[in-house]
Amino acid sequence: MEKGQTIVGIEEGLHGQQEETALFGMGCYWGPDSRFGSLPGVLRTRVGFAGGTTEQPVYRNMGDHTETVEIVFRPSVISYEDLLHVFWENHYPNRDEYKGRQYISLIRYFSEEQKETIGRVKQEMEDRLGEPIETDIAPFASFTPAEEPHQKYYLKRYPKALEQLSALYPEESLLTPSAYAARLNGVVKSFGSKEELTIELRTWPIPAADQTKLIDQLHSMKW
Ligand code: MHO
Repeated sequence: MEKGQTIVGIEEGLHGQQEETALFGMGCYWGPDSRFGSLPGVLRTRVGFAGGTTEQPVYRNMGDHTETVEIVFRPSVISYEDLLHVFWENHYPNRDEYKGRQYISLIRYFSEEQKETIGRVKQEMEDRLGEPIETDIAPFASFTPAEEPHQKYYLKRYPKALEQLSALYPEESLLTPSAYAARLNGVVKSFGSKEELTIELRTWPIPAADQTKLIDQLHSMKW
């Protein structure tokens, strides 16, 4: 677990198991936050800025950085290769630059193993696409989280739901790194359904009573 991301509360049991991180840029980061957050095996997501040199980037002043989503996942449930497929199957990687590097297709990798997997999947996708893929690929150097209103952006369109969530996640520092909030942020964009989430919640390594709390909240949620 990274410093400053201590997770306590109802999801504590989800953590301390084997984790891996992925970092992707594929256009405006709000959508990928919802898409990847909806996937079983994804533990948490954050949106932010990567790939550039500008110090202390923020949304209105990101300089040469790119909008990206950081995905922490459990590789025993979903593989890096699976995530790469979701990445390349859901955006066109060879768009002309628009607003500089803000929306380019980008991957930053965290290990030689990830680098090797990227090479293999990229070849496969190029064969399918029929042209070379221009995704900007390099080793990870830095990631700066975006400001709070950008995290779980689509879920935040539902203030009533957020109010109910605050019963189980009393502070923003619990909500942004929450797997439950990541799934709900997917559900509101129709990535994943309430039914699928109900089934998945029963597999979470947290006490059954806490699973029930989350399931009850999901089904009684007023949007
Ligand atoms: N066209 C979008 C981009 C937002 S995204 C975080 C908007 O401003 O509504 O780049």
